[in-house]
Amino acid sequence: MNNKMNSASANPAACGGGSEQNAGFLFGINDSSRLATRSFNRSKTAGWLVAGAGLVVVTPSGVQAADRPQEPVEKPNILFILADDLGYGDLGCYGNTVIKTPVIDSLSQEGMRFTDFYAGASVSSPSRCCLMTGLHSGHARIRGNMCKTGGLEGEREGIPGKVRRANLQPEDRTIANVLHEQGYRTCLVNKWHLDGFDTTAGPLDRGFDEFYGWLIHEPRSHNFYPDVRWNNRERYEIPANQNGQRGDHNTDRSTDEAIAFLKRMAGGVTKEACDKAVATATGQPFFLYLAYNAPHVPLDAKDRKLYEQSGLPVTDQSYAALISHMDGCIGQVLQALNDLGLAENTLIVFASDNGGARAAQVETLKLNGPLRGWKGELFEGGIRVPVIVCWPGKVQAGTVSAEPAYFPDFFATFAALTGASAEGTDGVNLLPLLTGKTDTVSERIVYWEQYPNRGISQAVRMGDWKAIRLQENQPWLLFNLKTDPSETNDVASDHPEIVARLNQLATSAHTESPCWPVGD
Ligand SMILES: [Ca+2]
Repeated sequence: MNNKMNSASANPAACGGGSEQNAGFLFGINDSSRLATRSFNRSKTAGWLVAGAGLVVVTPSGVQAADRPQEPVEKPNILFILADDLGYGDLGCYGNTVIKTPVIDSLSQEGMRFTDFYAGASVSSPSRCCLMTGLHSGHARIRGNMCKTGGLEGEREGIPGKVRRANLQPEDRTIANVLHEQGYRTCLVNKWHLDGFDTTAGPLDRGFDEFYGWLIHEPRSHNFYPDVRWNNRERYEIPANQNGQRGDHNTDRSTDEAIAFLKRMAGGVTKEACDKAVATATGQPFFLYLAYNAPHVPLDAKDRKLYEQSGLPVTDQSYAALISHMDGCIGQVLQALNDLGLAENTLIVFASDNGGARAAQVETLKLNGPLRGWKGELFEGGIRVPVIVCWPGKVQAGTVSAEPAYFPDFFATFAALTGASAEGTDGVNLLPLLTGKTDTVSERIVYWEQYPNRGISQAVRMGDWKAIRLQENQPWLLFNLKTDPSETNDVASDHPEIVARLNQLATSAHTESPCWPVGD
């Protein structure tokens, strides 16, 4: 703990300059939107990207010569933006008519929007584990937020020893490990959630060069106005949020930290000028994983100005405001990319880590659109999420894909992007799909499992078919998602051969986990 740091030195964003300097470039958004969305510069003719130069060929710096590819490889930067518990129906570009998300909607027009993309799991830790390790939840190290045996005991709801959590082990290979080895500067901003209660299993211990955010073992660091946070390995206190003050919202702080990183990567700020910055890299490709808290509960919005006259219940206003605030902040990050000349060579992903939460207690907004179920369930509402991928000159603007894909695919895709191997992981390389070389993914299963109070629940999708069972001793339900995306019509009895096949595939996809034993 360091109580002596002032707000400037405690906040790495101070090195990168204030984000407010970008304000005032909104278009197509009314004045009330401006309050919540802050800033986003988008030319009507050129999009948000800088027109001009094509992709830059980047030779990685900071790696040993033996690690370098023989030939220079185009290595685009990767900006991966993750929302927390954002539902399939929460964005304008996914059909929402109430919540204002002009920036993300605009992103969807600049790249490929997926209608059938899935998270790794229906809650945070296992889903992020799948994202980081490229393994599905039948192989992943972490298969639930809490584990049944093993792991480490820790606090929940103020009660020490109430729960156990597992964490990524040193032998687990993350996409950050891979990208670091490929010459990337890797940075996580905000939420990791793979450390369990092990203080030696943070992002800096699992492949990230830089980390600005919160860790599980410190409850004071979790909420939207945390008074404690990490700057790499240094735990520091946020002056503006001490003693219950609400001075520095997590969404703003995370945004500022992300922009500060981008500025350092662009060479705008040196190590000497930035007290706690680790990077001095210029021209080095980067992987920036910006994992916002929004719109996870508690629905502690910075303000509800955008929705105060909407007639929505207050809870719904707060939920919508959290999303619109994040949307505006993403606009700032994109603006920074643009201003720093990084936009042309950056692949951007926007995604959510799982479906909308019943716990949000939102009354009127349809968080998961037409989908059945919620966060924590293997019905579509728990696992199908918004995903948008943009990559100038590579991913055709304004495209929509209905191919089933899920989080483990990002590992294979990013590995392929940089010439690395994804051997031993469960995803497929989506680059041919993203770049228009094909419009299909070769037939494979997409698989999930999770652990209710006892036993195991499983779901598997192949093509248009999805089978799900809530316990291993219960019958499979079967849905045709093409004709029945809301999973209302169980057709298992009409297609016993398909059920048998999916049962076989699901059975072989599961491996035993020491922390989530089946049949205990
Ligand atoms: Ca989540």
